[in-house]
Amino acid sequence: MVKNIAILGSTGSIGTQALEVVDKLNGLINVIAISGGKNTELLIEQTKKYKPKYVCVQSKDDVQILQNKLNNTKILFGDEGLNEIADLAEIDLVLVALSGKIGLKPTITAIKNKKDIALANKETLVMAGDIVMKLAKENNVNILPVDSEHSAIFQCMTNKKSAKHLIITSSGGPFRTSTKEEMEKADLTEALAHPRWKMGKKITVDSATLMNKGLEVIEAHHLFNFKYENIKVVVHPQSYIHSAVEYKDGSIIAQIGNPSMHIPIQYALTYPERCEGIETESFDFIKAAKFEFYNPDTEKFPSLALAVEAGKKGGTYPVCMNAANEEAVFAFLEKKIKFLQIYEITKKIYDNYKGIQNPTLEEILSEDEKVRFKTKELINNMRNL
Ligand code: MN3
Repeated sequence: MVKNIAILGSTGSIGTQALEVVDKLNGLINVIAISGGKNTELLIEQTKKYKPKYVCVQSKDDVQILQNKLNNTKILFGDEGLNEIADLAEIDLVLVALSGKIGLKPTITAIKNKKDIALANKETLVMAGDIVMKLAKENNVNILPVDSEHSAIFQCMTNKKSAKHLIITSSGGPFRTSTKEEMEKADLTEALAHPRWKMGKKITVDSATLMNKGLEVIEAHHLFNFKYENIKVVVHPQSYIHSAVEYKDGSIIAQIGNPSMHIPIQYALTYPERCEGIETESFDFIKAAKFEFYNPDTEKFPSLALAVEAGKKGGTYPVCMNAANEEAVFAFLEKKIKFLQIYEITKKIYDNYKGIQNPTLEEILSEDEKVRFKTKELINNMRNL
C-alpha cells in the first residue's frame, strides 16, 4: 500500500536520509509535501526530484524565488505553512524531522487530524510530552519513534504489561574515556567528533555532554508511559545494541544491528511492514566480536542526571532545562563559552527556576521564551566580566 507522507525538515540530517529511504522503497512512499529552512537550493533540488505538491520555506522572502523556479508546486512559508501541511487531507503520515520547538505545533495539528507521526524531533516530547501523548491516545494516532533508541524499544515492546525496565544504550560520546581536564580544554572539533553516529551539530554536542541521553530518557518516559525509576541507561561503546526491554520473567529483548539511521527511519515510514533496506550487508557477530557495557559516569557527565531530575519534577521543569541547555550549546557552537560551561550555565538557570505544573501549550512556549532570554543574558554577562 502506498503511503502519502510529508517530511518537515527535509534538508536536515534525518530529512535527507529519509529521502534516501524513499528512493530505496521504490514508489511505496509518495512525498506530498516537504519543508526546509534556509537551504533553498537543496529544497529546489528535492522538489524537482520528488515532485511534492507543497513546499514550505522558513522565510517569506524566499517564496517568490522558489515559485519562479517551481511552477507546479504550491510554495508556503513559516509556522503557518508547516501547519497547513500538517492539515492536508491527503497525507497519511508526517515525518517531523525539524529541530527545535518549531516542531511542536505542526505535530499537534497533525495528531488532531489523525495522521500518524514519525517523530524525530526531541522537543515535542521533552517540552510537551503529557499533552502530545494524551492527544495521540484520544485521536488513536501512532507516534512512531525515529530516534534509534526509541525505535529499538518500540520494536522490542511485544508485551507492554509484562515489561519491567527500559534499557537505553549510549555510545558514551567522544569524551567517554577523556579526563575532566581534557574535557575542560575540549574545542568544537573534538566535541563534534562523534564516534558512532553522524548527526546535526546541536545533537552531537548533546551527545558529548550526555544531555542527549537525558533527553532520550524523558522521551522514553512519555512514549512508553514508564516511570523514571524503571528506565536504565547503559553505556555500550560499540552501539550495536540500540536499546532493549527487560521483562518480568527475566528475559531481555534487544534490537541489534549496525549503527545506521536509515533503519529506524525506514521502520517508522513503513510500519508495521519491514521492507528490503538500504543496509543490505548482514550484521556479522564474529566481526563485531565485542559487546562492552559500562555504567554512565554521572560525575563526569552531570547533564544526564540533571535532565532526569527535571523529567521527574515534570511540569515546565524539562522545558527550562531543555531551553537553557540549547542556548548554552548554541553559545558553545559560536565559541562564546567553553565545553564544561554548557552544564554550568544550564544548572545555574535550572536551580533558579520556578516551574508550573500541568502547563498549557501556551504556558510551555512562554516559559521556554523566558528561560532562553535569561540564559542569553547570563552568557552575555559572563562574557563581559
Ligand atoms: Mn538517539
